[in-house]
Amino acid sequence: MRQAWRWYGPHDNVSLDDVRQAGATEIVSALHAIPPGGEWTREAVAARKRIIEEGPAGRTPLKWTIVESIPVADEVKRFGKQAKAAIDVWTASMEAVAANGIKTICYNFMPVLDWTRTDLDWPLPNGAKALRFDEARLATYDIHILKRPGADQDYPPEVRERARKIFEGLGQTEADRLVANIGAGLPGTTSEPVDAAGMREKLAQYGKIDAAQLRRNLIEFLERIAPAAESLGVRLTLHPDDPPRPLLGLPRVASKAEDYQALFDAVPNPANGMCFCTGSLGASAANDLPAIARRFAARIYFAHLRAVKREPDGSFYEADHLDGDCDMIAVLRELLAEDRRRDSEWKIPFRPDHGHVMLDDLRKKTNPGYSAIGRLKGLAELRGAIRALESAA
Ligand code: DNO
Repeated sequence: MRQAWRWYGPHDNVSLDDVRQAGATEIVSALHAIPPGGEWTREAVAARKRIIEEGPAGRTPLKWTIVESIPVADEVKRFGKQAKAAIDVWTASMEAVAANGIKTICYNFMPVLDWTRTDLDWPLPNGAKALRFDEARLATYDIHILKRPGADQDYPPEVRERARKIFEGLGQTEADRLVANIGAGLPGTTSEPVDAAGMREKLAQYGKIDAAQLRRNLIEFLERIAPAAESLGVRLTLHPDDPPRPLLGLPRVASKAEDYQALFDAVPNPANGMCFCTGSLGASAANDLPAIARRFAARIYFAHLRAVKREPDGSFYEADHLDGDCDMIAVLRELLAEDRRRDSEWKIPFRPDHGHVMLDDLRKKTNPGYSAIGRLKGLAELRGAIRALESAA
């Protein structure tokens, strides 16, 4: 398996030398300054590639091999009047990426909100900080701040009760933080930042779109982009929903094995693939991760490896990479079995996904989930596990 690292570009406070020292050799990046719906040019991609690949003489080489993400505009997810034009722009961006020799592209199809957390500095017993998704804090936002009609029916009584208590004790600063954590998006997000009013407007635009319709829209998108990807030699990797269930009444259609099966059945083109994100899929107890890895092995073109610890009400926090609720060793065994079947160009790239804020990073400002040391620790643990499994195979 190929060891990769997400790097946000020249403004990332984790440097390319940090990446080299962590031992990753491939870079996952995107032109984050271009908003969803904007077109990427060959020149802009080439400029980023030079920064990544033309390091100082004698330095360990790094290669930009994966784009995460070319954002899919909401217009496409809703399949509004401008959807076809927006897909043409997306395809042009894909062509610009492919022209620069980058052949793996990650994207998601979550309406309105990309990955979502309610707490970005959740203290762990060892003094480090983790990301957390608290169902009752989401309900606080949804029922009491957003005041979404019908929201309370989406939560069981005990979550509603906890949300009511949280709201009663919520000061303005804390309320603003919750709105920002949920609506402003996290690093690498593919959604546009929204305040509560903006969120209401966005939700209204999805009023008539249920899961079946959203799936049809995704299939229509794939039917258009997969042949183009295939002819460019590009592999597309759809990132799972995070968390893998409807949020704020919005449907989600990349949450479980059956969702992916429906997409592979509808668009069997080999360019149509999956980003196997153990953290996202692992937030649902119903997802058997080793079984999903085995079932879709041949379609897994990129892996995000991290682990969550789930709580009964749907809340979860990000645990150490090998110590969440998923059996990471069993997952690695499946991925390595697939990896052995592949020739070198298409070995599975993975990145240590997210990490705790720990040690010296506690004194720095870090991108939520993307501090250096927490990810370095995750990569080191995963690399050790992979070595051990490889030598035992
Ligand atoms: C979060 C990431 C997501 C992911 C997108 C893929 O850490 O996994 O932002 O990049 O959903 O398009």
